Amino acid sequence: MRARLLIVFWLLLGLTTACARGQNGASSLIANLNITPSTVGENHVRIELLDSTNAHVIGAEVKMIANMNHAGMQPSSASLTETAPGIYEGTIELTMPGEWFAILEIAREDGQTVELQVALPEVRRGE
Ligand SMILES: [Cu+2]
Repeated sequence: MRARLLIVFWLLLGLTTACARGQNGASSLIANLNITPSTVGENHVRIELLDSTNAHVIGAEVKMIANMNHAGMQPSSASLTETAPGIYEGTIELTMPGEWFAILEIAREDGQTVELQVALPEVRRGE
C-alpha cells in the first residue's frame, strides 16, 4: 500500500545547505540537501536520504520539483540519480533569484512514497 506522507517543516543550516525532515508515524525520512552554487542558472543538487534510524535510504527514486511562492511561476524539476548508497544527485535549473523551495517525491524500494518539502537557501543572481 502506498502511503502519502505529510510535509513537516524545514530548517536552513547555512548558505548552501538546507535540511528537511518529513515524518509520519513509524516512517520518517530526513533529507539533507545541498545545492551549489545557489545562483540563477544550472545548479548541482546533492541529497543524503536517511531513515528514522539514521540509516541511508538506498534504491529510492527521487524527483525534485523546485518552485517559488508567487503567481505565474514555472516550476523546475529534475530526476536525481543515486551516486552512492543513500546519496542522490542531479542538476536543476533555477530561473529567478529569491526564495525557492523544493518538493522531493521519494519512491522507496518497498513502494512507499514520501514527499518532503525543503526550503532552499536564497538563490542569488549569477555573475
Ligand atoms: Cu519566481
